[in-house]
Amino acid sequence: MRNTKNQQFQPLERRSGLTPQQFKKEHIQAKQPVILTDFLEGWKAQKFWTFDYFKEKVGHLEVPLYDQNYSIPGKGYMQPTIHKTLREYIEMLEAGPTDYRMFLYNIFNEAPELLNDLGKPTLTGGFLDSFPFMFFGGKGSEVTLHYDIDHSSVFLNQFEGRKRIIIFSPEQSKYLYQHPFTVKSHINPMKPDLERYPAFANARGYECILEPGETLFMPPCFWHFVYYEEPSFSISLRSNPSLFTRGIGIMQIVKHYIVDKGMNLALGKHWYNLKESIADKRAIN
Ligand SMILES: O=C(O)CCC(=O)C(=O)O
Ligand SMILES: [Fe+2]
Repeated sequence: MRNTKNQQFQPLERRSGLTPQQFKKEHIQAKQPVILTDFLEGWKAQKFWTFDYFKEKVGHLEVPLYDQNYSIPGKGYMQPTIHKTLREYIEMLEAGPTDYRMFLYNIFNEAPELLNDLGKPTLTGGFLDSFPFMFFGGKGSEVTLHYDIDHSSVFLNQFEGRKRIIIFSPEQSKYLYQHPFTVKSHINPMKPDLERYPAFANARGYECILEPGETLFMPPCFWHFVYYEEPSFSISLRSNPSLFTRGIGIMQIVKHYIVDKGMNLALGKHWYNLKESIADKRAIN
């Protein structure tokens, strides 16, 4: 594991057999991330969901694909780059490394029959909510360090391939150079540029390799960086415990999305540079 000499990243704990009470107390209330190795037990999805199954069942669906321009200021910022059928896209992933990723796509709107493959999460009772999103990516793909804008808890379920995930609690934000009006940081925790981002040396987080069949639980506002060790896909299920935090989440989405996208259109690279310099001032060295 990387950087263990100075303990920058601790291995994330794996647990199974938790009761709902234990999970609530030790993970939700304690805001403690964990890998659950039996969250998906008994779900059809755990048994059947592979690239081949998706090619056969829903390969005809047209899906939006994004490349690195999604995070780069300019014309492609936060825009899908191309559309392909899911079958073509999966074949691309299997053929070799590609920058194209598919994310924040609610496949269940188009193929509600897939919902039958999901089980009832016994651990969380009624806690789990809607908005399942799928994430597909090729070997070597990276997801920029960010936290989820809607302030929900995330259950990231891995079905095919392995991912390296590095996470930080919200308390670490002061070392992460968050870009204002976004939920992103441009630090790559696997090879940080410490001359550019010196305060990052103080950040402490967790690292894991998420394996097929496993679920990463992250409490609200946890930062995450994802590196695809292999072509892989997962779905995230989200929950938002109260109407109040849901309200805050929606306000955040509106604020971040409108301000950031509008300013990017107006100023392009200058907007990015301005955000970098505000992020520098905010970081604690
Ligand atoms: O695994 C990925 O590609 C990204 C996952 C993610 O950002 C999330 O579940 O919120
Ligand atoms: Fe995320």
